[in-house]
Amino acid sequence: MLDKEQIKKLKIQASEICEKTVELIYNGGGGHIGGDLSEVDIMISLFNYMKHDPKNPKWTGRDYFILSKGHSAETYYTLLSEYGYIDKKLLDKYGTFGSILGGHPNKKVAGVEANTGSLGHGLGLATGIALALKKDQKENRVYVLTGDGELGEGSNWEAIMSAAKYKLDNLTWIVDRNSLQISGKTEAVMPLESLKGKAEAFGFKTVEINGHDYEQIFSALSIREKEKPLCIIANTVKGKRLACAENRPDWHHKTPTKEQVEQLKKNMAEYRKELA
Ligand SMILES: Cc1ncc(C[n+]2csc(CCOP(=O)(O)OP(=O)(O)O)c2C)c(N)n1
Repeated sequence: MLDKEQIKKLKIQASEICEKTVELIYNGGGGHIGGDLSEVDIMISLFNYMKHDPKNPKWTGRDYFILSKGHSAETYYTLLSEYGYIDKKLLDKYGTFGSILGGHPNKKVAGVEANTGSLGHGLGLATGIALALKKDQKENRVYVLTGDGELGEGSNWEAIMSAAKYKLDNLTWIVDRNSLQISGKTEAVMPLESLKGKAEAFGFKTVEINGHDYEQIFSALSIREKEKPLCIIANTVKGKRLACAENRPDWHHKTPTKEQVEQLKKNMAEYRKELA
């Protein structure tokens, strides 16, 4: 589905978004860096795949996206600014008093469909939007990205049951399955396995993929099964590309040092050179 050039472009874009996200967190004095970096490839794929128009964020033909793991807002802000939804200068104010770019996304930010950050609400919101679109016989799709630790919130499972009941085949739920949460491994805090088995049992067409592999992500996004919502379990690495943070629960929320930022920039520049 994707050719070599498209994959190369996505890889370059990911390395740049990763760099800019880490710089944003450094300049702003903190952020949920681990979950920001695990979602980069998924988010980039969505921004490339979904129907949307940065010049007209409320375009009625758009697909809807909800970042249910709202704490991972910095990657989202970086992408929104790269795509022209928000002025790049806004990023300089991230995390400062009075800025609309807070630690969690809100609807004052162009392109953001819902205020999120209190975990366990995005799936319910997405299910409601998908149901309304179905009733109006609209073709728009709804995408929602949850964390895996987030699935400990019971409200998710109510939404999941409803999505199946109402046969919401216009809904795609993606799980950023980095297997870590705030206090350690998901399987130690509140086991989810078999997550695929659970999602299937709850009535979702379910696939499990490598959440850093564009071919797998795009092919999963294109799956359509009549009258079934879609669940994509995207296995990822928390802190991806920032070597000191990869797979480290203590990097759930952290500010990198200047040296760590510089090292990342060097690594990403080398990576892009290798790709060229
Ligand atoms: C209702 C609620 N409880 C607690 C928190 C605090 N909190 C922020 S992130 C987080 C862990 C989320 O883990 P996961 O969903 O796996 O996200 P990721 O690892 O991708 O960052 C928690 C408990 C919150 N934001 N909302």
